[in-house]
Amino acid sequence: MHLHFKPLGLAAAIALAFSPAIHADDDDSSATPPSSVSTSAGQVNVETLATLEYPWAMAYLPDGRLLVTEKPGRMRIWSEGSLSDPLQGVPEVVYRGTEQEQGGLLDVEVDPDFASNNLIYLTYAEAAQGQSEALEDSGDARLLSPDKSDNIVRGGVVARARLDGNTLHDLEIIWRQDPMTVGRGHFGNRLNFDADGMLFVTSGDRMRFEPAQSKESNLGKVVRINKDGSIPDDNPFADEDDAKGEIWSYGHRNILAAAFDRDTGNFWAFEMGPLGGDEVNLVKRGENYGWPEVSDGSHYANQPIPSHAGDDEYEKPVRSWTPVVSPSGAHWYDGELFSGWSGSMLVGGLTSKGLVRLTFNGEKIAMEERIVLDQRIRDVIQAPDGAILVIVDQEEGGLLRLTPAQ
Ligand SMILES: [Ca+2]
Repeated sequence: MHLHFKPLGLAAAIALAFSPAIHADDDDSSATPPSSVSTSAGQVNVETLATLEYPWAMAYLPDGRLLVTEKPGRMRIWSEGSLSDPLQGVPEVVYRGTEQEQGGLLDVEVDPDFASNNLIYLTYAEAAQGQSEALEDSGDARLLSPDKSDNIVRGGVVARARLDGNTLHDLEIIWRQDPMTVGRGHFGNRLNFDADGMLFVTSGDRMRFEPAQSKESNLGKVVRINKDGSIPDDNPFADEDDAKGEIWSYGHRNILAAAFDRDTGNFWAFEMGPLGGDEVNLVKRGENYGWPEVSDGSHYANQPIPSHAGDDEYEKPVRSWTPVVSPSGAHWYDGELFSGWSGSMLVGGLTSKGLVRLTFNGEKIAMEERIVLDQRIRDVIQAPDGAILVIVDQEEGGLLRLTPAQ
């Protein structure tokens, strides 16, 4: 069993009093995307390539085929103008199918050595072994459960498998969130490889607040593991008693968007705030980013949380966004197709319904541009030809291609 219901701390107790409104769920985006948008790179055409059910993530294989996950538990390949049937061998995921579901099948990433090992990595919500019939979700708002029947104890996992044709083989789970709990929110679970082939995993706080500050839990963290899930010797807490050795940084709420600046190697994480206060964080080894002790946002009934201040011990966001963006996917753009955009971070937004383009001056943000697409953008990626692809977070969600009009 993986049941660890600690007594609720003050922050959690406050949260229990609230409406079930959640950060990323303001409204659906049934509007069709614009056919063209104006940007700093000139007019940009927007074309719908395909439609998927709640697509969550994209990753390119070296041969130019695009893997796309669908949150209900499917993965497909977009190639040469058509979308494949669901791949075989995708593991069973926990997905309750409500609009507030944040689990299911989540990220996909391709091994840097895929050409020789054919390995891909997935994150998804897994049901715990040994479910308890006695356990019931309390139905409280912070767990995103509209009913009390949801008693599935689950947690996010990282698995890897060998992709052969359209089939996954030899799937093995290499990392698990701990503790697992009931509730549908805040898995995080974005994957990124750094230039040395280390795997960085974002792990949300599962809406349980306090674990983000505890090094005995891997919730509310950025995690760094080897490709087989083992713990690198040079992780900051690898030698600390009672600490999870995979922890790279802590005090995070829910990071759904993260990517490396491939010029500097800096790892940028875009963190969903509570009510306001989305954070742009430069993730540094061993640092504490403050959640839930401090935040530039407020709890969902406007109860304040102390803001990041100049003299506290926490690492401060480089920028915070209010109104929120609800950052959901990020990609480092180094193509030449969009004039002047090489060396930009592209960040998809659910609430902002578009992309944020950032450039950095080392550890500072040099420039911010908003590209409005009228759609809840779940993930963004650069195609081999330099085009930008985005996916839309809805039941019939588009795979959209952005290209300069000229
Ligand atoms: Ca913070």
